Amino acid sequence: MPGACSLAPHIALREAGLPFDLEKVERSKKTQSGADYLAINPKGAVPALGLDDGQVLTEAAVIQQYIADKVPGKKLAAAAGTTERYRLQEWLNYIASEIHKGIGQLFNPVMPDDYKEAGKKGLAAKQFPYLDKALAGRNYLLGDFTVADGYLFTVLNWTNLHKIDLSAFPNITAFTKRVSERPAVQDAMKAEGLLKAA
Ligand SMILES: N[C@@H](CCC(=O)N[C@@H](CS)C(=O)NCC(=O)O)C(=O)O
Repeated sequence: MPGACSLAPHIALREAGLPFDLEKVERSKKTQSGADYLAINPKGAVPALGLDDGQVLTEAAVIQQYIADKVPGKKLAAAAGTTERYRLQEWLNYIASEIHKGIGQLFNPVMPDDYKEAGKKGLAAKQFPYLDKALAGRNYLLGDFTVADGYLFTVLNWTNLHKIDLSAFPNITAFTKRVSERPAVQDAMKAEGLLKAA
């Protein structure tokens, strides 16, 4: 689903340099090849990753770690069992539960406007100041690029659609620009029709 949270594992696949096929999911829950998406992921949400053995993996934070672990040399995630890996998981869980769902809920067409405004105020008062401080003096959340950065970039990208002004958070805006300029991110966004192909 172009621009949805599925962009994060899509970026991870390109950063990893792994071969993959993209399959678009329509709002009707049919895939572009006519399959019933609910039969693929009964939760109905993207992303879902079909594995070579026929299994389907869901949940963005988990799929991204699966992809990262396929190519340890790319260091998209620290090795399992290390403290650094738990730090990565700490970020992935925070992004999933606070930022992804915090901004994602604003897409709900039946959510009342005052509820949306309260959600935006909460992000601006609590989560964005925290993120801006965490990014001070570093290029990426954990120093070097990991899947958490692709995930955070993907969900922060939605602030544009919801007219959420991030100009008071210079480290966040520098981060999103930095991530957006990575070749894998550019390629993923072009493939999803979010950027014009050169
Ligand atoms: N818990 C899931 C949530 C994924 C999610 O929220 N996907 C959204 C797009 S960003 C979606 O497909 N929404 C449509 C639906 O749930 O029917 C995850 O973290 O991967």
